[in-house]
Amino acid sequence: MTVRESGPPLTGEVDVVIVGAGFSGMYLLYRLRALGLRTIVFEAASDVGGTWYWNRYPGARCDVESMQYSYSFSPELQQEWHWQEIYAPQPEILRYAQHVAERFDLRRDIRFETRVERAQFERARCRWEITTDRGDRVMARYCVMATGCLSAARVPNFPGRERFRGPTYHTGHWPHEEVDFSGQRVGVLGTGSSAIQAIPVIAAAAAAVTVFQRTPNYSIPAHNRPMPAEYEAMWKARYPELRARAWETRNGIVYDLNNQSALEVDDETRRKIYEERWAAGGIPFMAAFNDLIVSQEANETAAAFVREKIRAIVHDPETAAKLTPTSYPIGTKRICVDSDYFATFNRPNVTLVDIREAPITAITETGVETKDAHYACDALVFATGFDAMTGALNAIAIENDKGESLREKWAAGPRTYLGLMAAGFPNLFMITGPGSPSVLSNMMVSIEQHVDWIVRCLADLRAQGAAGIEASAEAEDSWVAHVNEVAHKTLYPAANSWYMGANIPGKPRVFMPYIGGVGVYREICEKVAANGYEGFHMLAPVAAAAE
Ligand code: FAD
Ligand code: N01
Repeated sequence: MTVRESGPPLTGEVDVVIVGAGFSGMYLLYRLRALGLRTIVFEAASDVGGTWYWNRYPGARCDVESMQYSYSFSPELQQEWHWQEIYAPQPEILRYAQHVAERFDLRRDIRFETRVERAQFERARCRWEITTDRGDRVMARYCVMATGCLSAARVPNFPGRERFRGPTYHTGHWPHEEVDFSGQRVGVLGTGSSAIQAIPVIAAAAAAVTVFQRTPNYSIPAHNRPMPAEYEAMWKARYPELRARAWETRNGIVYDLNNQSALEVDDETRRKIYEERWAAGGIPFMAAFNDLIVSQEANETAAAFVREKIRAIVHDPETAAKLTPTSYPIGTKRICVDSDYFATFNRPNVTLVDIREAPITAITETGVETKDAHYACDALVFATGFDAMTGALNAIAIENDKGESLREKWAAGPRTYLGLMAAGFPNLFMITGPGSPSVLSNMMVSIEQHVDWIVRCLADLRAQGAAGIEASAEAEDSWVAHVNEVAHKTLYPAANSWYMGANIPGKPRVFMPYIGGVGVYREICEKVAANGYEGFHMLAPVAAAAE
């Protein structure tokens, strides 16, 4: 762990400030150094890793295969690093992030334990002034928000929350010390991806677990296993070709998409295909057919198959019925990937409470009270998710020279051009921002693509002698319209998901990521750059701008 040394706050000027030292900020720092730009990174945590620094809950792991959920920029790194499991657990991914930081000597330009509070643009000098909770005040030509899509953890405002006498945890803010649940009665609130990974592990240790579920989730078994040597060798031998293939896919993952409609095959064939996908496990289940996310009828065949599996796994029919999702199409909330999640409800020490039937009325000193009963708990685990995609950005007071804030601009939902920049906020970039494929993809692929695009853009601006770049309002309008139009051709808007902002009361209901696909999106970005940054304005050199 790296502790920020005490000393005077930073002042002065750099070329670029990066906010966040997860996989986005780390790679960007590496690339900007190579470009010769003076760069500083501010990071709230005490070390690198972002998501994998914060989410240390039991069972946390990746659901994109490790051979693919890794950087591709360094051939040596990808050859030398050995992933131990098909799906890497959190400690291994964090070790990987730390290895990358050491290998490329990144930490010397990162100020840890430092939260950026404000970023203000000064047009006359064409600079961002960035201020932190440690009193730093740094000027930078460019500011890049590498703040993460799932980094603003959120605990809903359950009445009486502060009264609970035992320890409480959020999956996204898990302590560094091991949490020992043995002999404890643990209440878990939420049944999203984090809960689905954590519950089986907590249940194996605790005396009793009570799971408070609002919406049941579709989950596919991971069938995680130690990395087979021949599989690793195959990937390493074919990395250049397979990485390039991932860039062209819909979601940045190389797997076999069956290019048939679920409705064009007979029942027996369809079942066989679903059985094979279920046996193989993981996200590729959703690629069993090519229309699962656009046709309700096709989608229903996959949903029905998973429901049947849940009923077959869970012994108690009443519990099985509660665990069975029916209110939204499969895949329109992030599909979950689990290790023994449904079977965990066969354990005698696990109880499922349906809080749609009997809502939580209060958290008490000793547990959770619903309309019907009081559940005594010694510890509470909030697996209640994040203020996704906009939460970390809106937590910073980002203001332009007219005194307008990004928060106000986004009051009715985020607006960006390509998910990279927002009109009215020059020289401010976002990595995997709303309006880009981001959370609908293997994030490593999307992170590298955004970083590479931004680095190329900064190099081009320097070559042209421009002081900066700004998205035009027209380009932003048409991109926002396109993002919406594509989303509404799919079933995604049918679910109350965090993609839609539906998990936060009062958050605008807008489908935030771009669903056009990683490959299509990459092509659009390439074309925009090749056409002289179509849809962007270049800023005049500073002396002229200051006049
Ligand atoms: P983050 O890793 O979120 O890093 C952002 C950093 O910015 C954080 O360290 C944060 O502390 C810092 N920060 C934010 N605001 C400030 C501020 N104001 N000042 C200073 N620092 C700030 N994606 C996949 O593709 N596959 C997966 O299997 C997968 N699994 C996931 C599992 C979990 C539990 C979660 C929560 C997410 C998962 N994701 C997965 C998404 C994951 O977030 C990305 O894959 C990736 O790690 C994001 O990297 P990042 O650097 O963009 O953001
Ligand atoms: O969060 P979530 P998460 N009262 O928002 C419930 C990635 N990830 O941390 O569905 C009662 O999905 C909420 O209920 P409902 C992945 O992208 C990946 O689990 O809103 N309940 C839900 O059950 C994922 O999608 C992995 O009705 C409330 C839960 O809390 C994203 O991170 C692992 C409530 C929140 O689920 C977020 O996942 C972990 C309230 N007021 C995370 N508010 C992998 O497997 C919320 N809930 C790779």
